[in-house]
Amino acid sequence: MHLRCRSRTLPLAGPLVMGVLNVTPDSFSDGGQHVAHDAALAAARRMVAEGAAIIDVGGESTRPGSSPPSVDEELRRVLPVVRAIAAELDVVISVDTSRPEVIAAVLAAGAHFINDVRGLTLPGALEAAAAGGAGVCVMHMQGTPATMQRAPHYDDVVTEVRDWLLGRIAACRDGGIAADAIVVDPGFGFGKDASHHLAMFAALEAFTTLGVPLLVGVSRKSMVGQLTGRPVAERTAGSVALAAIAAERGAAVLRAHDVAATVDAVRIGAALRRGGNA
Ligand code: 8Y7
Repeated sequence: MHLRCRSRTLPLAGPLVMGVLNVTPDSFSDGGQHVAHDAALAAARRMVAEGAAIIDVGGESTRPGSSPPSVDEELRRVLPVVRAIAAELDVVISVDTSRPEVIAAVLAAGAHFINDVRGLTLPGALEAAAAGGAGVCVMHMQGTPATMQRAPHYDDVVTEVRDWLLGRIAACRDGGIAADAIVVDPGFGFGKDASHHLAMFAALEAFTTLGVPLLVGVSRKSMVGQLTGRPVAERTAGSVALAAIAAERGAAVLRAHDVAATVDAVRIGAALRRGGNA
């Protein structure tokens, strides 16, 4: 098993860690553009040294209640960081975006992978990713970031999310994206409440039988807050615990802020999955 991302091929013998690199103005405080760029590159270097196989660069905050920046603003945030990482680091560069203009531009700048919380549903997004030969992650979201946490509703969250992901896999294949370039994600925190999170996590194996690898992103999220009662700054231990269990249940990629700890956690989860034959 492997994951193809343009010129790169990632082995899927054990779970991979995707390190989160936010380049939104709120993520690197008030230091200005140059400082933000240097800080982002330093964070990327550190995550690679800690064992991240993929760096996920994001210029759109998709926090609950947020609204998207302009395309120009998103590009201004993301492109210099993609170029700098491509020039210096031997790592798969993912960009967290939904817009076809951004997808085309970041692939031209050296990115390998498109991580789309809207599952490549914006007009032209799937085509742009296919044209660039990118690896893709299609994630499920109910609603939009502005409204998704108001009153999420499902009759059966696992079946509905699973069926939607199957439909997106088919759309990607029809659009010319190779099967070994597709990853799916049920989208923890995106239009789900505490009971939905627990139901999806309990049934995580159901998302590993879609014919493509499963990505799980729970790092520092509300699910961890709901289970531990802790604020965002104190959610590392809970996030790492969930990462180990997700790996034990068959997740192939873990999206995480705390890369070093998550790398250890997924090694343990993967070894237990194999029956202890580490
Ligand atoms: C996820 C994600 C975010 C996730 C994938 C946060 C961009 C919110 N979460 N992408 N992005 N899966 N594939 O709290 O769960 O990190 S942003």
